[in-house]
Amino acid sequence: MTYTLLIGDRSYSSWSLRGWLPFEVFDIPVRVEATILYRPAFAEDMARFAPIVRTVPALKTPEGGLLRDTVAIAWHLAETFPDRGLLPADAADRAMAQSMIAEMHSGFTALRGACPMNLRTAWEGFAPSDAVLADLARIEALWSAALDRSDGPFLFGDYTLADAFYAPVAMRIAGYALPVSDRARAYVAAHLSHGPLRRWRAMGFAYGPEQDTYEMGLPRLPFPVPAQIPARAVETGPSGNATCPYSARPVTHFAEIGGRVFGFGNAFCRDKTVADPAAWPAFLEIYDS
Ligand SMILES: N[C@@H](CCC(=O)N[C@@H](CS)C(=O)NCC(=O)O)C(=O)O
Repeated sequence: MTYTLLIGDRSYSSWSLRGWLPFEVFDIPVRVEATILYRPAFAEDMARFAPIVRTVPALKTPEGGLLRDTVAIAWHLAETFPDRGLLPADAADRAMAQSMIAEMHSGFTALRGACPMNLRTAWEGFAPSDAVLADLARIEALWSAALDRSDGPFLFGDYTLADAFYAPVAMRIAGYALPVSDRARAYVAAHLSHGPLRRWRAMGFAYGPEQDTYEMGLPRLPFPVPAQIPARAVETGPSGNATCPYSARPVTHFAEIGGRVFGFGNAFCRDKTVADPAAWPAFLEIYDS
């Protein structure tokens, strides 16, 4: 038995991202079930997962427990895996991290409302309101208080649950080009190049539609991610590899990546790789060999 996590659209569901990151970063096995926001099936999928669930993410524990809020998930994982560094080891840092998580969970409504997380595109010319600027100032103050103590690259040096909670904020700063200090920008850049975040973002392109709700009516810009290896799906092989780098199954789907053709065991594995080839260690192993 392992954990089962129900998530919404990876491109848009900031709370799902917060729920999933700890599993990927701290190497905790989890089976992920994905549903799609704003569809009639969304409510049905949640009810099928557990009748009491009303939002994503939700988590079933191996012991039959159900956690249906990101803070509950975070505290459960920190308690269950005390030796993996989910929270800072230093007691004062830990108190700061817990307070920052709680403040993220209950606050920053202006920023969250005006700048919904959208990992598919960045926007040009977004004009933040005074309320959004006030949220940003408070976020900068919190980040600085932590970075003063740790000197980065993450809030408490190594990645902790506090970073998982602020990852979607970092993506909003990146996607809406929000005005922040150089130090905050460096912290945002640490998230943009963080392998788990890159993999989540890439999977967002491989499953689920573009959601009209998130259209800002502004010119679009490429999301400001690290340099990409050129990649595109192609109809046919042959590929240099006979088996999928992820599942070891025979290849059925193909992509041209960095000028060579590679094969994958299904469309999802091909598309998540095409979206950001360098994010996937298992793919890089065959790419570099
Ligand atoms: N407090 C919840 C919030 C979760 C939440 O609002 N999730 C959004 C998706 S990002 C959702 O499920 N919205 C659907 C709805 O409210 O009907 C948590 O921290 O887990």
